[in-house]
Amino acid sequence: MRTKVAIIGSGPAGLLLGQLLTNTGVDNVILERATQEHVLSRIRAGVLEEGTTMMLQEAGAGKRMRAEGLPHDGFDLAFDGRRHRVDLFGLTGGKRVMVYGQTEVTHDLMDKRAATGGLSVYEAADVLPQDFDTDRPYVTYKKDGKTHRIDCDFIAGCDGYHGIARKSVPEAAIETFERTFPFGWLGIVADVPPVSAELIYANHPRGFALCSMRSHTRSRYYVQVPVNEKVDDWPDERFWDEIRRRLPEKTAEAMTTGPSIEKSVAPIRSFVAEPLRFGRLFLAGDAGHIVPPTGAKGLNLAASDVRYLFDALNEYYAEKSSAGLDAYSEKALARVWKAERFSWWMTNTMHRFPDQGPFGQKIQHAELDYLFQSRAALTMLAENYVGLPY
Ligand code: FAS
Ligand code: PHB
Repeated sequence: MRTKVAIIGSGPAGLLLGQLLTNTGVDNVILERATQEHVLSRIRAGVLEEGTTMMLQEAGAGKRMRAEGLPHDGFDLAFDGRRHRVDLFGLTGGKRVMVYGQTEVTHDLMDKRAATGGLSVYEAADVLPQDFDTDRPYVTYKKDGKTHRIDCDFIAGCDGYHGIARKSVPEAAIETFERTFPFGWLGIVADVPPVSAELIYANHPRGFALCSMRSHTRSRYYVQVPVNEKVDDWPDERFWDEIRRRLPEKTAEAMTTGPSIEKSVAPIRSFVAEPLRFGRLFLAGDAGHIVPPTGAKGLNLAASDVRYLFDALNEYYAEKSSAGLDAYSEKALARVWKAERFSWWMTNTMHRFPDQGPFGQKIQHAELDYLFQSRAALTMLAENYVGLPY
């Protein structure tokens, strides 16, 4: 079989790239090792930057997001028993974010791909990108007991942090930068109304907490937990008690609790691989970088990588120019590192660290205090949260 672009991974990065290519007539195939149901069962991100929402619309998969998504003009930071609002709209000259779950984004992109005849192979085992250092790359995979080969012009590694694409690159050709945080996030989803109309990020002596949502009737909550925490040690009652202890009193009293419909622990890490291009193989999304979810950047960085990669591939096929492809890695990494910085800053400012000590807590408190005394400081936070320009 032959295609122009072989895409590994049917997450947001792979699906968005695939749809944009299909819409411009560039043939592509997505190879996904999991089932479609498994991909859709993962509960992950919830906040979309305007750049991401615009790309979903450009891909023709933005209708339900426009109808059901929740535009947000601000969020609260809670500390010292009080909530302080960050006026995103006012501080950024009218920008906002869209609260719309990654599961829904994935669903909408899968539906669009099916409607426009894009080929996705699910349960593709042992996917392996090959000869990407030549101008005749190909990918092999196993399915239904047979080995298949797809010859292509380019391979897009959109297969996430644990994928095969980055691991297929010779060690000498890639450099990685990593910081693992000494805690995790225990997250739940519950069909209860959110405690607040906007998100609340809480810095508390017991640890970080986040109140988010998926709709007016479905809430998404997180508490910071020790690294390697077991979900089984957290019955719902314990979760509800803990998150309410980390919120200002009035907010805790107003919280509606109920049975969790999903509960999981996510590790918190920063990770970047450089470069993001190896001959005819390109890494996009979590395959190339990971951010702590504190800044709501993970999914949005996948979208900006896809913006740059799609524009470069489109230029290659439409204008026979490789300029965009040659510039992809440097351009994508410039935005990735700024998001890494912001996510690292938000994580350091909002979480309790085992080795923080009294001095560290004083510095953290001064950081938060300064934010709400300086328009310049709060504008830094706001312009990064809504997303830096592409
Ligand atoms: P993904 O990991 O979403 O998709 C990669 C796909 O490739 C998967 O479907 C996988 O099955 C497939 N794959 C892997 N190896 C393969 C192989 N060898 N062959 C074929 N297919 C293969 N971001 C936020 O902004 N906010 C959050 O709250 C948030 N929470 C998160 C919680 C968790 C547990 C995780 C892991 C991530 C979270 N993220 C969050 C980040 C997340 O949203 C990612 O940024 C987003 O999924 C990136 O999308 P992709 O790059 O498409 O990678
Ligand atoms: C979420 O709703 O899952 C969410 C929102 C904001 C974050 C992280 C996660 O920073």
